[in-house]
Amino acid sequence: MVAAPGENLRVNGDRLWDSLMEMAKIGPGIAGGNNRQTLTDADSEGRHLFKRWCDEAGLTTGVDQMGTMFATRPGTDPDALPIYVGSHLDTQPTGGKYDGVLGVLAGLEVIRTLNDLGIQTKHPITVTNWSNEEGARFAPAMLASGVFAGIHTLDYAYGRKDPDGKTYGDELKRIGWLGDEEVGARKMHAYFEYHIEQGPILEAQNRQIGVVTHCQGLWWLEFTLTGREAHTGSTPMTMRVNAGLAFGRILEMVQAVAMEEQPGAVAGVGQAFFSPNSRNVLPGKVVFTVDMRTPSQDKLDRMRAKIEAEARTICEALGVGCSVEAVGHFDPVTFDPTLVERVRSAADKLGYSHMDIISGAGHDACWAARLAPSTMIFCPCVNGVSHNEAEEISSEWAANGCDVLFHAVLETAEIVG
Ligand code: HGY
Ligand code: MN
Ligand code: MN
Repeated sequence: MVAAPGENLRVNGDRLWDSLMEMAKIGPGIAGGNNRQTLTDADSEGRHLFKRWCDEAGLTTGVDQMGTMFATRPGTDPDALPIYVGSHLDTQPTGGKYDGVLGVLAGLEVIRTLNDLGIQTKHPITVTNWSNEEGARFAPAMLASGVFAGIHTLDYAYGRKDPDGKTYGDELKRIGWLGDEEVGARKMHAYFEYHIEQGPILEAQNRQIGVVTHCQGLWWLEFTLTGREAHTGSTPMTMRVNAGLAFGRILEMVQAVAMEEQPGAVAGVGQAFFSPNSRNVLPGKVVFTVDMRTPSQDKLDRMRAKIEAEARTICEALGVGCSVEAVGHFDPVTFDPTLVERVRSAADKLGYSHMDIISGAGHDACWAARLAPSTMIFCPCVNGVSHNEAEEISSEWAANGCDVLFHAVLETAEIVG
């Protein structure tokens, strides 16, 4: 069968993999992954490497007031809005080498391949590194893309504090990546994000590409439980105001609520702080965040209401104070059907096996979808492991998804010559 025009175009998978391994050397973890948390010196070093590569590829880089980086390859039509291709270079404290990084460097690989082939496009193409996608150091997740989409104000974002009490605004200035562009002033024609699945489905189904149709919605509820500090040895059980016990009962309840909402709902706690956190002092305060997610709007609203109400009941029964703050939220997202079909047909054209999939993790694409037609592409990851230094993909998987990204972006940016 004669190949359609451009059908056999492929990116340079070895160059993509080499760039991933080069970036992985910055902010190394202790078990083979990465600890390149947002607005740390390691994050800054990774940004400088990305900027150098963008300069070498002939891109023009702008930085906005949240530190997000936009590297643009010009199109032939000065009035055509850019196609944005992005993700994030920041990682979890015990993160992998690919979460976010794959999408940014695959965007750069698309540019490098266009340069190799001397292809011009009508629309400019802008590779994007969103600041603070992870929300690990400064909650919420997707903070910079949230400001870009008008979800959060710049002041709110600048005031977000890390566990050491440092603010986003101060840290952004300290690392020297406070840009001058107004956040959100840029307009998009379309947005693509290529990402590892971060779950087990594609590998289990033996599919090379995930055609992402939706992203599940999320609530992050931060609870502050107030008990009474007391001696763990000399305080009778009947005299305790035990915030630690309340935390344990709430944890069990959260698990039960999520199990009642099966299939397709998750909830749990990844972070908790006990104060004074001394082994022989009953905690005066326990602060923790419940992370709940589901593709169903009804289930999301129901879980949030039930978990908050039942937590208050648990605390009341123990005489423990309970305050709740929503520190992260987005409703379930439906990606643009036209772009989703473009991804699917690119996978078909390239001969890659694929399946439709809903994203379990949140992504900057969830906010970009508020501004312009957006969609995502997934590649499998080994044993579905992510947010873990053992996160692993194959160079072949990485390249396959980048090929699909290349063709979907090219079709959207319109080849001119
Ligand atoms: O939490 C998330 O889904 C993303 O990794 N920030
Ligand atoms: Mn990510
Ligand atoms: Mn992540």
